[in-house]
Amino acid sequence: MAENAQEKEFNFEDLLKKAKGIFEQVKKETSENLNVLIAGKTGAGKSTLINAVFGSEVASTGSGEPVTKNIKQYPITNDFSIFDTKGLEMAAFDETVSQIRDLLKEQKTKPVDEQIHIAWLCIPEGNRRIEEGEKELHAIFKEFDLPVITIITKAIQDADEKGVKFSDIVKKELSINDDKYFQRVRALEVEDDEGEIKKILGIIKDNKGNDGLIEKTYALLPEGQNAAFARYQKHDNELRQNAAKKHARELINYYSALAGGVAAAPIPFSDFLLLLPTQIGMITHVSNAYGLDISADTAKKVATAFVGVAGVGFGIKLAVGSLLKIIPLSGSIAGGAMNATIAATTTKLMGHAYLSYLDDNFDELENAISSISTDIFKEYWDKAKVFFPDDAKNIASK
Ligand SMILES: Nc1nc2c(ncn2[C@@H]2O[C@H](COP(=O)(O)OP(=O)(O)OP(=O)(O)O)[C@@H](O)[C@H]2O)c(=O)[nH]1
Ligand SMILES: [Mg+2]
Repeated sequence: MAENAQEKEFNFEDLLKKAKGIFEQVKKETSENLNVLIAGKTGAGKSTLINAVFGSEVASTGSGEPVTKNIKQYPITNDFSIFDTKGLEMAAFDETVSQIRDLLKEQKTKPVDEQIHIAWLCIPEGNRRIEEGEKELHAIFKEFDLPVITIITKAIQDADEKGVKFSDIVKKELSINDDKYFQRVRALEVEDDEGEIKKILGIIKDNKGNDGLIEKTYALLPEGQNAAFARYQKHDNELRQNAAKKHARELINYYSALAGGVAAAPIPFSDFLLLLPTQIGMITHVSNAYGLDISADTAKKVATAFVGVAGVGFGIKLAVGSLLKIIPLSGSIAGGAMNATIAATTTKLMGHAYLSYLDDNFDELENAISSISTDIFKEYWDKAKVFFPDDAKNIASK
């Protein structure tokens, strides 16, 4: 066992570089880019709606990049874009419709991440009629299997003096027979002539307390994209937290399987650091699911806290200096070997310990991350073991 008695040193920079590579690869594989297309006449309230859902910073993203003459792409972050269309009016209508058709056709040949994932078709309530352009666009979205939510914007009064509802007219004209594809919204709080305040409507809930645009959009988006949407919408904190948790759980399974692959041929416990790039990739990605970018320093802190807790069970200790050093503990079983199951289980429990720490501190994540320590990690690691008793058994004897 001479080899295992030796200390091993690793350069943290190298580790981080590998971790980043793994994270980027998995991010691609789990497709978390989000592209929302918003269409409707000039003045329909598209920009106002976008601001209401995604927050005011979206408005200040400049003038966007023209994709075609009548379609502009507004990159909000590196993984979230809004495509805004112009010219659904009579004159430019044919042109815009064919540009949208060409765009969707071209996108079909691209990776999922680069495609448009959902369309919001905005029809203003004011003049109580639906135009040819709007109908044709709706048909095109259907033709390309693009989930579309038809949105009546600037909602103020659904029924006219005869009791005919504009929402019924639109649903009938577009053959929408499920409300999950339809929403009336008022994106601005307005005051009517009587001085009565009309509150924002239909973004989170409608006036009967049913799901609004945000829940419906989340439900229609594919996995991965819906996680990004939940992160970027600004209204529904509960959705943001639940979606982050759900997505993080999936990511943890994914990375645990990767870690299992690293130890497919058993590795000595003292080679524990071979797993760390995968685990740091996971920590980075889970942080990302919670809307956080973590720095190299933070990654180091979390990784160190983790090995400080889990490593002891494997008879190893981590010394942190300019280099990370694995030190076998004397009288331990550091000569043992880590197989795929132990590697996957350790990674899973690490992920869940980190996830529940973030979940408990959802309202002050930045703080929570910068103050993570071995003691805190120990507490959450122990909790994770109680929560996953079968997994805990896998590593208990180690
Ligand atoms: N009362 C009321 N006014 C709204 C609502 N949404 C938008 N508006 C107003 O309608 C006008 C046009 O809204 P925008 O959001 O700029 O419309 P747009 O569809 O982005 O227009 P273009 O960018 O020109 O295509 C603005 O004056 C908004 O303040 C709403 O829900 N209620
Ligand atoms: Mg606009």
